[in-house]
Amino acid sequence: MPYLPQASTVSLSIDRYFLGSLALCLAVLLMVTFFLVYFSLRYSRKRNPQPTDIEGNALLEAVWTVVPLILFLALFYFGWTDFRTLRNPPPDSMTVKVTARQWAWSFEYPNGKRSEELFSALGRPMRLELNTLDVIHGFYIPAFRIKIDVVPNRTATAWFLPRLLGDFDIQCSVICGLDHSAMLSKVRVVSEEDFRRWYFSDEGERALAKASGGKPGKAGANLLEEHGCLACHTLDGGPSVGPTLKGLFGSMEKVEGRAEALKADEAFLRKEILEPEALIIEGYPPVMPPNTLDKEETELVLDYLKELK
Ligand code: HEC
Ligand SMILES: [Cu+2]
Repeated sequence: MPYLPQASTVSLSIDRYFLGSLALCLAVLLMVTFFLVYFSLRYSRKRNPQPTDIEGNALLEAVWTVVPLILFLALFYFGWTDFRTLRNPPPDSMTVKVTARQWAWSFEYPNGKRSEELFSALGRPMRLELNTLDVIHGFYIPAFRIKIDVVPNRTATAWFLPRLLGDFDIQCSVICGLDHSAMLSKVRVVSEEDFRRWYFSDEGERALAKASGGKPGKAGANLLEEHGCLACHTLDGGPSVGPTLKGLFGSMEKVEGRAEALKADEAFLRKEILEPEALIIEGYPPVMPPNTLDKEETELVLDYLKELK
């Protein structure tokens, strides 16, 4: 991770706060350790054979009450002002809906465009509305110093204003199951012009479909990408959490609890997608999440799977 104190508008003040409190802790540690050692030597039996009874000292007590009080109030003040900034997105922010699921992030823009990576225009504030479809996840952009828990049945919000062009990691900060560590994405900060081009065209979607091995413009492949299926399934025969979807249609599948193999026809695939818990393919963990495709989308995905030889 490169050290980028200027990647977002809040990263510098968060780093200052962090380093400030770290320095404070270090100073206290050194002071306590010094007195610990000093008093052990100074008042050891050898140097101080007759135990001394040391009475109170009003000045000392006032100092060690007032100085920490001032330090804590200062910490509170800076913490509070940073927190207020983090809680209050600028009114001209673009709102993007973020969906977390095991184990992928997806993003939906105001015009309905969806993506697996967060595209963002340099110098433009972006507000995030975050939800999860399953367990608790943590949305974390280390370079932007933005981190927020995404809890089921609640909408979390966050915002950022990128100040550097480039790609920055998005991670999940909460252990959320088997492939938690692979729950990665990127913020792609591009110029405003590039962002507009991406936002108002379907180029982005075609690039995604191509990356996932589908035919450009193929709705089914895009849906698999958008609904996070590709976090667990490959389209090229490669291994993953779940079986590859390549060449699946028409093959014979061993299902847990059934003696003979079942043919993966349309009805079989439909059932697997709509009720993943009803059919468990042998040799795989029963981790496929509940369906998020609507009726029409399910048909498009089935059409696509039938052609994916
Ligand atoms: C969290 C990982 C995960 C995600 C996300 C996921 N699946 Fe699965 N899927 C699995 C696993 C594991 C299996 C095998 C075990 C089982 O049958 O439940 C499977 C099985 C399947 C099968 C049957 C495969 C076969 O060999 O017969 C199909 C079809 C399928 N998934 C489609 C989808 C679609 C479509 C989506 C997106 C809407 C999706 N999956 C999302 C993990 C996942
Ligand atoms: Cu997660």
